[in-house]
Amino acid sequence: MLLKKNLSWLVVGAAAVLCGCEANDNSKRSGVSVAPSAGAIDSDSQADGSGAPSGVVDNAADETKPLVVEEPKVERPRGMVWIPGGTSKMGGDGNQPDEQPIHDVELDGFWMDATEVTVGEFKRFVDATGYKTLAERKPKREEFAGQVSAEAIAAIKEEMLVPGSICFNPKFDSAAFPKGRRPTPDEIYLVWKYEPGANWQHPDGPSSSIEDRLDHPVTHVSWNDAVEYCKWAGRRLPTEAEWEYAGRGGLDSKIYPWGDTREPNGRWMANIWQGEWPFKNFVQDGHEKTSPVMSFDANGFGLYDMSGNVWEWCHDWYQGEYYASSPKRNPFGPADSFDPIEPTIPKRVQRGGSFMCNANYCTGYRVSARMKGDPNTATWHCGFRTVLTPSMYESYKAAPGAAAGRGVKN
Ligand SMILES: [Ca+2]
Ligand SMILES: [Ca+2]
Repeated sequence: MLLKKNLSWLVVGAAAVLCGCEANDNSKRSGVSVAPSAGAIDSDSQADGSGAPSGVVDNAADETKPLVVEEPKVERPRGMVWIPGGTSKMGGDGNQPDEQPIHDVELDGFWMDATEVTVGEFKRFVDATGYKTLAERKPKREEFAGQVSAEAIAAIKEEMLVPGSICFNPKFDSAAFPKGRRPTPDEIYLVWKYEPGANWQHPDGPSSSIEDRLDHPVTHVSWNDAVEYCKWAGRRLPTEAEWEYAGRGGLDSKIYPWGDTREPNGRWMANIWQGEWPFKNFVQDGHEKTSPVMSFDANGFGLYDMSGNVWEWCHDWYQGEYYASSPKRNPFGPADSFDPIEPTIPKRVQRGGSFMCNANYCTGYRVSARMKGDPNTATWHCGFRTVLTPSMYESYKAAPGAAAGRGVKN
């Protein structure tokens, strides 16, 4: 989804309140510059300044070396499956320009979480560290400095500066939302709302809880929150290429992780949205919102929910044209971000689609589908999973959260 960071969302909301304007009036966003903090840029990268995530070596120097295919003979990290290295087509041949050109990638093998990181796993991280996510922190006026004008900062009403996150707005103005054509980015904002008190412990807002959702994917985590979890667990976010390669489950050039038919024999294979989004969800797959991980079959690599349930943050910055210049061996994304739809907002890649994805709008559940989000935005339909390369294994064993990960059979 095309969502701005929480802070600029508040500015837009504040402007709407003050002016009596619709929050999707683009003119109210003029002057909003949202350059990420230095921490947001580098917190997931190696210390060598290459921009490569941990465990990804310089791909140009590595091209002559044989790929790592076999799983090292070590104790397998809890909750993870081995993704054997190999060569695969990346991208799609549909009508999405950012999935083209289809190109070959060569990836060394790695371990990947069999499931999205669950609420229960994230709770162990928080219990051990006391970490507070973006959505749980009160936005401070000074955090807007350099991102919006001083006038806009002064215009933010104090009551807007409350912790919260972005949820679906079931009471959106359906008459204002287009039918029969793709909505504009501004129209998309009609169906979302900044919900005070929403966070990973209260996914639908302050009155909701995680009591019966410990085996659901964690949500309302920003990219930076996900990276902090990874550090604790001794792992990292997957690169976009690792994610797509793993998502294909060993199949070649298929639309979905299981093949080319979305509902083989009429069976729903993933937790997505049935019906015309955002008006009506027929819930034919049995899940209106998130589902317990492993509710649907694993793909050929033993990975669950690589299509649907929640979007998953990846390491890479998003650039729509990156595939035209992507290196072949272990690509890890461009040096910076550019989203032509919202060019002033740096975005990180999200993959796999969510329970909100549908046939009439985003089809994000296709394995080649690319999405992007501001690293300082949290939403109710985006989470993450982690990876680990053999070169990270020793540091992983020493990490405080190394035992994190559900006990899946693998
Ligand atoms: Ca569903
Ligand atoms: Ca997913």
